[in-house]
Amino acid sequence: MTSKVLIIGAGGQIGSELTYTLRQKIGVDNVIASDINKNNLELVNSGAFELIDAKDFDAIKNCVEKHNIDTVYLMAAMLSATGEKYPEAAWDLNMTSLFNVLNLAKEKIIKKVFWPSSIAVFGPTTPKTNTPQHTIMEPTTVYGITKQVGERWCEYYHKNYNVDVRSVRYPGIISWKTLPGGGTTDYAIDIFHQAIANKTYECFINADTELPMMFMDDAVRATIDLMEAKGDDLSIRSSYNLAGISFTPTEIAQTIKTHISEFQITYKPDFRQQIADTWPKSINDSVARKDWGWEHNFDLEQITNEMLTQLIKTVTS
Ligand code: AKB
Repeated sequence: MTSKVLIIGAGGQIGSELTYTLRQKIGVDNVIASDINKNNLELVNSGAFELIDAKDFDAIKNCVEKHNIDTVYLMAAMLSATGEKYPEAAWDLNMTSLFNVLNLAKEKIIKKVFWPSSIAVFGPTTPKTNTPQHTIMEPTTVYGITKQVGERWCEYYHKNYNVDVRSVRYPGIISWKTLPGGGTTDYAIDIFHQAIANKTYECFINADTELPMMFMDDAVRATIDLMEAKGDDLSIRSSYNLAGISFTPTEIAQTIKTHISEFQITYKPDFRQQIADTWPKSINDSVARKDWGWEHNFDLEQITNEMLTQLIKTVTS
């Protein structure tokens, strides 16, 4: 029987692309998109859509029952930079929404849950290079704290209530369809928009700050592959390390320059620099590779090529 899926936070950067890909894969009618607003018109007009506040347990439960949903992807979250401005709201949204979905699975109203964690679970005391799956985790942002605590709860619900919850620690995700909002790694998307529009970019992260990143196509494929993996093969029920590539603002600017020779980057680090300074430079994802065959495809040159080609198309169409 085909699975029926609900995506909460489907209007966002990752949620929207996950919705489009899953609809292609299992059919438009089998993927219900939901968000707290109808701002993403392309998404709202592309299939079934429900207005849902991820903090509202009854709203999620009613939607699950109405559409016979068995699998929920919880993509709603307040990210690192916005979370530092609204710490209590970030805690409330990120934790309440997770408990809502985990409790639906505990009550056997749904069968499977995907919940995204992040490289933000790591902190200044974590080994910075080739960061292992199991290591010191002392996050300093509210977002990172919610993700770390969330990972503990996922593992707890799996162990104690047999909840089939799966998760990856996303690095910064680079994409062109839907803008991200409120993250520290957002610079790696802004830079493409500004390179095309103005041929200059004032970067809020220092020239030599290296961070783990990944192209959206890889991130969506990782998410779906993990959800399709055999449960018995999964040794991690907190969240898997997931790696793509790592680069600095200088390196991405140089790659853009090979396409737009006039492009210039300047630097004006703000509070997001302090967040970036606590995160790893590169991630060891050998456990994901071993357990469910994860492998990334896109390198920096391919990402740059794809971003510029697609964004130029959207500007000129
Ligand atoms: C952020 O920058 O907050 C996110 C993340 C790495 O989870 N993109």
